[in-house]
Amino acid sequence: MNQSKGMGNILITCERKVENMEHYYQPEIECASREQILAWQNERLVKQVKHVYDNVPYYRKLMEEKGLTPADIQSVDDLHKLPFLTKDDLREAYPYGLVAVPLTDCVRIQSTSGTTGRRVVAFYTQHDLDLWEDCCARAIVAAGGTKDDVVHVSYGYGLFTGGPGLNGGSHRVGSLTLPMSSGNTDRQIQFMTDLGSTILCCTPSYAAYLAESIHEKGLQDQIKLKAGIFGAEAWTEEMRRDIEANLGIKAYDIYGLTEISGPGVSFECSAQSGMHINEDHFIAEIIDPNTGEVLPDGEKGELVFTSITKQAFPLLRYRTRDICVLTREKCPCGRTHVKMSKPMGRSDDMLIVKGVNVFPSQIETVLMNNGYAANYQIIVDRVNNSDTIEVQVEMTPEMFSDSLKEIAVKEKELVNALKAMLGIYAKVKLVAPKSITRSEGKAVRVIDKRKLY
Ligand code: DLL
Repeated sequence: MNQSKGMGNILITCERKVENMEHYYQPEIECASREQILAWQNERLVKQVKHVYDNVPYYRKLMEEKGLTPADIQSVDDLHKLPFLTKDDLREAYPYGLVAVPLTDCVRIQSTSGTTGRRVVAFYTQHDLDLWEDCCARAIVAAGGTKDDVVHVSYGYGLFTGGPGLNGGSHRVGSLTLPMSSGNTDRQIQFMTDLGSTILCCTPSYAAYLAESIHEKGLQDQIKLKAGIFGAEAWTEEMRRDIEANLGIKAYDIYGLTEISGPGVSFECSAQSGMHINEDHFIAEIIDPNTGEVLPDGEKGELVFTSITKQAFPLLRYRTRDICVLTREKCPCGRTHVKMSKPMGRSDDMLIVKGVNVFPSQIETVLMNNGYAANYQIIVDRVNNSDTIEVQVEMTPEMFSDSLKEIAVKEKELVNALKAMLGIYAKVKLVAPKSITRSEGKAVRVIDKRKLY
């Protein structure tokens, strides 16, 4: 196992003696003392700012506009002086404007799904791929993965980072890797049973769909899964409980974004209470999304990342739009890296309905607490100059009824529960089981028709 890549000659210390059952891919990094982590960050930040200033004219101009030179950044304490980067910068600099090394040194491109506007393309040197795969390997080992596991990767392969990231991480751990990619659910289940997959990596919505299909086929007893590593989209604790119960596994969250490398920017440990950010590679800040002011730990705001080890596409103070909270309380797993909460939504995904902020995750929580599965869609519209919101949700087969009266009672119950959570009226329409299209990748939960006018 590779345990000290890229550490230079910096002294590595372990804060806790590792005597528990927790396993680590790079224990001396994952459990390093706070002083050690800060020392890595200070040294790497200073180098990275110089690298970007010298090699990325687009970013040098942004710094110059603020009257900054690399000499102004001596440590993490100076980070707040640097300008933010946003997705608009990435679009403006597309495709090569933020690449910091000669293209001949780049070996890979990955890209976002880019539903609106230009896609984001990210570049990697071999060094960048190595570090990214280390991050994914940390996530797999934290979920209990070893070289004895069969890691079933059902994230999409190709431009999307999910498949390649977890695939690389699984190789590093030495697990037997099944590069399934997404789709063809029957084949997924066949391989899972025939080859004895033990760790499933896919979006949580696809995990829920796979669980549903496995139960329909009556194959629960032939599934050997013990853990799942699910991310790339928002999912609630209620959905975690459902997936864990239906697949008989422990479900771990994993977070990341193409701009910063892909999956593995942060990952969950056995405590399942937030994701450790790989702080030896990424410095995290939380800011007020409206003012840009840096907020203290524990306050909710927009997550901002500075990548301090990437060579090809190093983004400084990149605004993710993801809303979450950072905590530095001691984690029982022994890891010392800061934890981020599950993203509570994206500042640009937040719906404003009748002037009220609504996050789709709030709706999911209500549905699941009332016995529904996560098969739903939220339709927002504007009728006679007034916003409307409708939640279409599938009845489970057990609650399915053709009595209109019974359905109306259930709908009313949900309307009341949603009103209590959101503070506004949302129409509820119960639909037949299996009538909402299942997702094989990131689920599309919200249709905002107001954007079409
Ligand atoms: O979704 C990378 C990824 C692949 C992460 C596989 C985890 C597993 P993008 O397509 O660039 O990259 O989308 C990034 O997805 O800014 C979040 O809004 C959202 N996201 C990613 N992971 C989570 C998660 C990949 N665990 C965007 N929970 C991010 C909630 C997530 N949202």
